[in-house]
Amino acid sequence: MIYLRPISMTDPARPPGALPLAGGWCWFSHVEVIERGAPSRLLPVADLDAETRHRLSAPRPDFGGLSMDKPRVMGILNVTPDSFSDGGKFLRPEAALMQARKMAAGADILDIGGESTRPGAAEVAVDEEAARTAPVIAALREGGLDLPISIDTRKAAVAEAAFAAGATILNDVTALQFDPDMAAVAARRQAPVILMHSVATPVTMQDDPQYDDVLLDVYDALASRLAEAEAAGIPRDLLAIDPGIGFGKTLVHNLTLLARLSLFHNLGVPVLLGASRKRFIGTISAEADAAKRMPGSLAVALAGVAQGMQMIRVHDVAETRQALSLWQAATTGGAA
Ligand code: HH2
Repeated sequence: MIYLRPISMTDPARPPGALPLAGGWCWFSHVEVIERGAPSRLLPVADLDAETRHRLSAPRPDFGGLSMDKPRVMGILNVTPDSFSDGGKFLRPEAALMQARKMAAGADILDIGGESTRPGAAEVAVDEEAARTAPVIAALREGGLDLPISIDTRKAAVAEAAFAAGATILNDVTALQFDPDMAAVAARRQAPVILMHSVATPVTMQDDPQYDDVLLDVYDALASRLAEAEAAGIPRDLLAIDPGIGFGKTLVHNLTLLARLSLFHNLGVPVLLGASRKRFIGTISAEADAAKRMPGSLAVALAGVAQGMQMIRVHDVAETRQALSLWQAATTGGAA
């Protein structure tokens, strides 16, 4: 099997025949042809068949009501006592609401979670997780917030409660694998779903994760998660994927994925990148305090956007928004 990775460019001068990357703000004139156990090579897009050219270049369907022709910012709200960077800050409903309203000024999506999935985190009971998240979502809706809200959960009952309270997107870090009822909940609601790659559970996921080839293994796993979600009755145009930075991945695994993220466009759906304040940023920058990893997080977010990532999941919404608008202005010369 060969894997085709579009080489993502943002230069204002495009060679004739260059194609838009996923209908977005990047373009490509070559793909990297990757094969297990063989050196990779470059191929001009003129040598690709029509179906492949279309899959890599066609605009993606709207996701959760948002067009995917510009990078979208997902603001993180963890209503937990123990999340790795903001744990305990927003556990009180008033604090959660205040933070949500603050982020809503710059975010395209709010992602609300009631269970930490940081490495080593223990499972939270369904009732407790639903009681942390659903009332916050309901209060935001009652207050008139009309942004898409995603519920970050692995559990069907938590998702149900969140949808009933006004959430519109499911963000499942196990790609519908943790709870056998989850796919049916999403299918019944015809809800947009983010399928994130992870291995094992947070308790064990960082115990020596192994891959033959992390990029290709994660790609294959997401391809089969997409197929299974479709088979469960969730149409492909409701699906997005996420390589799951930090979930069962070492520093080298994370960096290998980040350097070649554009491969994931080959799956034909929007791609989300969540790297904000994660441990690898602290390792590389020697910053032990997760709350001080905003600058590194911005750099990784922009590197992802330069590879056409349609959604970026971040803690620091206003800062990311500023970085994105300046990145766009500086790469397009102000044209976009
Ligand atoms: N990362 C975390 C949680 N949910 N969802 C997606 N789609 N992608 C991610 O990368 C992702 C995610 C972990 O980060 P955080 O929510 O900040 O921490 P915690 O799990 O400790 O609450």
